[in-house]
Amino acid sequence: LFTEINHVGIAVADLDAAKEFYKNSFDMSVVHEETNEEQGVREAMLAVGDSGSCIQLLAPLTPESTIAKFLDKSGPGIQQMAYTVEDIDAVSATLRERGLRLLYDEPRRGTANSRINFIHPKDAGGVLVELVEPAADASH
Ligand code: CMX
Repeated sequence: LFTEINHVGIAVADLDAAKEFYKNSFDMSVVHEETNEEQGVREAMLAVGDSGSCIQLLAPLTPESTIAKFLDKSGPGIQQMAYTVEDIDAVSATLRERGLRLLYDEPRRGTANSRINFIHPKDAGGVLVELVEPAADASH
């Protein structure tokens, strides 16, 4: 169903401070950064060496945003596990058939114009699972 791990998402309070920490501690640097108003996040994708694997730092844009709520409840840390899919509409249909709740009726816009949806963490063993169908011209 999934083709690879797209990224692991980590909630942080301050994006710039977190980028500094990852740079200074782990020599990891930003390969992509954007603000997604609809999702209420400032986000930065960081590469793990040349592996193609990434982590995503997620900082809240507003106090009411999903990441702000997560930080209030759980503190900074892993917020989501994202898998790449080739066809998010087909995968969503399969998951719904299997009884899993997706958060959105239709995919929304994610990082780098990808199409995204989420499996509710209560239906996925306590893990917020993001489905990512990358834009045709993107590596992530
Ligand atoms: N991982 C695991 N469990 C989570 C969770 C997470 N990230 N977020 C919430 N939960 C749990 C809560 O702890 C709660 O469990 P309990 O009932 O046992 O306490 C349960 O899920 C329901 O939580 P809730 O408070 O009712 O709902 P929230 O307001 O926290 O919303 C969710 C949860 C998943 C609907 C919300 O986080 C959401 O819409 N996520 C998808 C969008 C998103 O994460 N956007 C930011 C990233 C953007 C991007 O990646 O591009």
